[in-house]
Amino acid sequence: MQNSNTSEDKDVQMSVRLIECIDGEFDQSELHHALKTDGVAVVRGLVSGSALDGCREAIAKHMQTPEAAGVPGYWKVDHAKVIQKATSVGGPIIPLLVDSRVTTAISALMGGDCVLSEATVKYDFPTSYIYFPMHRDFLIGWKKTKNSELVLSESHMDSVLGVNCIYYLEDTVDGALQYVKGSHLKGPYSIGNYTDLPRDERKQYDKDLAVCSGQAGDMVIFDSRGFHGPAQPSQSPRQAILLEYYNTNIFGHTQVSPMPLWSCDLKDLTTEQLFVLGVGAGFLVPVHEYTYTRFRNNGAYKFVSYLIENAYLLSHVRQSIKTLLVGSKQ
Ligand SMILES: O=C(O)CCC(=O)C(=O)O
Ligand SMILES: [Fe+2]
Repeated sequence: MQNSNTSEDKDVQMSVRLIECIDGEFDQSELHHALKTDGVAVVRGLVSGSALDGCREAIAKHMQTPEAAGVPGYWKVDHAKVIQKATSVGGPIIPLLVDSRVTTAISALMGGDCVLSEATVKYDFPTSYIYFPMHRDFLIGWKKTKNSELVLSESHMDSVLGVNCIYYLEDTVDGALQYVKGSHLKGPYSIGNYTDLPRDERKQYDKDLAVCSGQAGDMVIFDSRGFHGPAQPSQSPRQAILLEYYNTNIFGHTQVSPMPLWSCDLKDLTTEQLFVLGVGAGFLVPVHEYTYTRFRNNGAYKFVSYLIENAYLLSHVRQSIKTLLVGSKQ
């Protein structure tokens, strides 16, 4: 166990590098080294105390019911989870998205500036099946949309294209992120899904599969070229914030899709933080085509739309009858 914590720590299994955050600081060079060689590390206690409580409260409030007709809430795109854009929750979440301790490390790894490309709050529910299999986020031929100008080639795979972070909002063992250590540097990069790998190759990768269990407030950080995914099937629910940062040397100052931001949340941010947050950035997918709007393809969408459309019908009819009987001047 390569563990900077000398005490026996059952929370972080296998050989994922565990980096302690003490008094708000952690060893940047240790993180850099772990991300370069393994492609993954866990920073313990990056968010704690009232900051963590504040995030959990804000998120819990936002994730109780579905978003509908202006009432804030979660989004739904499949049975096994509920989601929301992290910037829509906003407030205490924003400092996490532009935490300079993390973004400085990511930029150093990328050899250029990073920009937050996606930020999602996600509650996963237990399932008896794997609904989110292991994968690489990037592979040769990758393009975000059919008409994308940027299509990733073999030479792109030599760069750190994206770095992802997972903040655990509660202690997470079941359903924790799994990562094949070193797979960010190991091609072929033509296969994105772990299960599509030839059996022998997969057996080799399996040997380096690490489970990134953690505590509430820990952050898993990984190079998204490597194979990763939540340990599934999982018997436990999981609450986490998923962040993805793009390398602007490759993608430009570009996000996956525009992020909604509350005006009050922009105060106190530095120019660098506004840049990372994507203020003024371009985007790859228009808001209406974003993958998390796919509820519109569900049979329930028309019905729900109908219910909302007619939610005030009764009061309208009452008002209309009254007007008919006593005139509109009453
Ligand atoms: O939900 C997870 O654990 C994995 C998310 C993921 O694949 C990613 O952040 O790229
Ligand atoms: Fe991924």
